[in-house]
Amino acid sequence: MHFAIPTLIIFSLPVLNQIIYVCSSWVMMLEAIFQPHFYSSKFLDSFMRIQLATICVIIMPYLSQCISSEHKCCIIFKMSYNIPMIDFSKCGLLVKDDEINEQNLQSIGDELYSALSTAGFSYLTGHGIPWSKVDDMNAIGEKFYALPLATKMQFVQKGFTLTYDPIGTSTANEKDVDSYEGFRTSSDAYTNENINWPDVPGMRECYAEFADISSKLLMRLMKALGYGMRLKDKDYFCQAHSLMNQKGNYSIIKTLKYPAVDKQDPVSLNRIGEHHDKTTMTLLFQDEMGGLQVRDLCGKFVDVQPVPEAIVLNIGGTLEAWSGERLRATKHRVIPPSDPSKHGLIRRSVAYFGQANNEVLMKKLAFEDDVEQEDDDEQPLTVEAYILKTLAPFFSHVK
Ligand SMILES: O=C(O)CCC(=O)C(=O)O
Ligand SMILES: [Fe+2]
Repeated sequence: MHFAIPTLIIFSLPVLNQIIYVCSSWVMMLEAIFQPHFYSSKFLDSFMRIQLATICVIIMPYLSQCISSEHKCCIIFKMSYNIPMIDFSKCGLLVKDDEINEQNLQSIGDELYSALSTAGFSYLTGHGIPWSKVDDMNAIGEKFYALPLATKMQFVQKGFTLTYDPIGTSTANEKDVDSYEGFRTSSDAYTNENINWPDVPGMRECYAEFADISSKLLMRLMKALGYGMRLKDKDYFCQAHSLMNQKGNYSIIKTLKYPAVDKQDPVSLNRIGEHHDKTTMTLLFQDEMGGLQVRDLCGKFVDVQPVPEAIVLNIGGTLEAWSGERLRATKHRVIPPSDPSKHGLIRRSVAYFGQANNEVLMKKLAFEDDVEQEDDDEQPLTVEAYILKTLAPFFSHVK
């Protein structure tokens, strides 16, 4: 709210100006009338000024109606939209489970809830995931991307288990073609011994380890969020995510490699189209290239500047819907960096899309101060039914 006072001052100035304008015009008019010789040009001048002011007063409410309440709220409160930075070190992975106290969970949870219910995004420092693990993922990913196309094409498949996305075949919003090469895996890829991984030594272990540490961090975040949202059962979100990277849960890891920008090819200018994520919570590990942008409340894109070793955290559609839209699945995209000298460079990112277990029912949440839990009129969907419904259009083109 610190920016509300200067904003109100800025917005009250035109109104003050208008009042002074009208008063001085009336003085001018009276002067013109009561001078010994009627001063016609001054009279006309002041008459015009009063008319102009009257028109302004008439059209102002009309103009105000044309601006949506979201935009007004944005004009008044969100002049300085920014992505909050949260220091998670008191609940991060370097702290043992039994050393985390309720007070820290509550204070960090409050920060998380505040960020994820407004911006829908936040930076996370002090998380405890060594950045060398992100470098390992990018390095192993690179070994896979360096394989002949025909070999990689054997991994193009419908579903979540283990999938290669060749350049120009994904669309994050069903409209624009994205220009990245990606490889995604889900639980079966680590737990089912019969799944064939690409012939890249250490790839399976690297992905499995990254899935493991990401899910541990996500669990801590879910716990803090339970405190921040003042859920009746603070462990509710954690229990709902208990099977991450195991059978019965569709949490996904994806590595993305965006090729250098080719100005002749419009597809390469759209690194990833505007979309919101679909699962509950995303941990995004971006490199220093830049280009990630989120849409703010005014509908304007704002840069999510890379912050060294900070994770970008955001909410997906499953948790937005489940939380009764208290948490926001903010739209975002990736464009080439604004600095043209970086256009010749590749961008890499690793994303962990955390998801609740398939069988969890997306029931209305129960809060600390709820008197009694009302019965839902509608039968809640399971997480699996919700995600399959949401993702169906994205797989319709896959044979
Ligand atoms: O590569 C990035 O930075 C963003 C990727 C993303 O938004 C996604 O895969 O959903
Ligand atoms: Fe995304």
